Amino acid sequence: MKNPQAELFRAVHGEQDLPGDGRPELALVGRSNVGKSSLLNRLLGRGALARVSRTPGRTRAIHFYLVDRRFFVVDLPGYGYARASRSERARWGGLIEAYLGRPRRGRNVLLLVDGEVGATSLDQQAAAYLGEVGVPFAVVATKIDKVPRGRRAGSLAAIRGSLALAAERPVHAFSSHTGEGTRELWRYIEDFLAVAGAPHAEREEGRA
Ligand SMILES: Nc1nc2c(ncn2[C@@H]2O[C@H](COP(=O)(O)OP(=O)(O)OP(=O)(O)O)[C@@H](O)[C@H]2O)c(=O)[nH]1
Ligand SMILES: [Mg+2]
Repeated sequence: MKNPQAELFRAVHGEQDLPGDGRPELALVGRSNVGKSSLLNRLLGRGALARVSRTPGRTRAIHFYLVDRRFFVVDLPGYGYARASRSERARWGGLIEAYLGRPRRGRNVLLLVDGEVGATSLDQQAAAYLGEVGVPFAVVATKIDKVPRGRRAGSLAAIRGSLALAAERPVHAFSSHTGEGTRELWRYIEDFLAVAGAPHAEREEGRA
């Protein structure tokens, strides 16, 4: 999808504000600072749609971005932000679980793991949680530009191993800085949208 139209649809601070209009949702899950907002900006070709933080832990609400009026990309607050207070962490955790725990047909998750750092124990918990609630998800190894080419396959394999992923679970390498992996990620998203029954964007017709 080239140059999709995207806009911030809603910032959700509490469960009662979660939209539920039936459009498919692609949620970005991952550690604080892993590159969720940057991925969203790169994917949607918009430099500053979602705020990228110099200090981690800045995305404190669930942000719903509406893409081509067709589906939502959902930017979730990052977990594992050490400087957040316990009550703050509990509140975000509750909100994230309220969101992910809601039964939804058209939902898919990208679990972002830092490609250079590898999977942390919180990432392992997140993968296990997604498996338990049964949400379809793919793993994205972010900041892959920081990993020398010769080590990338090893880094992806290590992430696969430490998250105990099934062989068919996709793991995509991605860099918001260079754009590597953008095309593969869009392919994954389009496949999900086709299954979720999202109508094709009218604007897409007649384009290469
Ligand atoms: N080298 C490199 N740095 C990246 C990449 N993606 C993000 N970063 C940097 O990582 C930092 C965090 O990026 P964000 O996109 O704000 O991370 P986030 O996951 O949204 O963080 P929270 O909102 O705090 O949960 C920023 O300084 C980005 O510039 C990447 O692909 N390569
Ligand atoms: Mg963010």
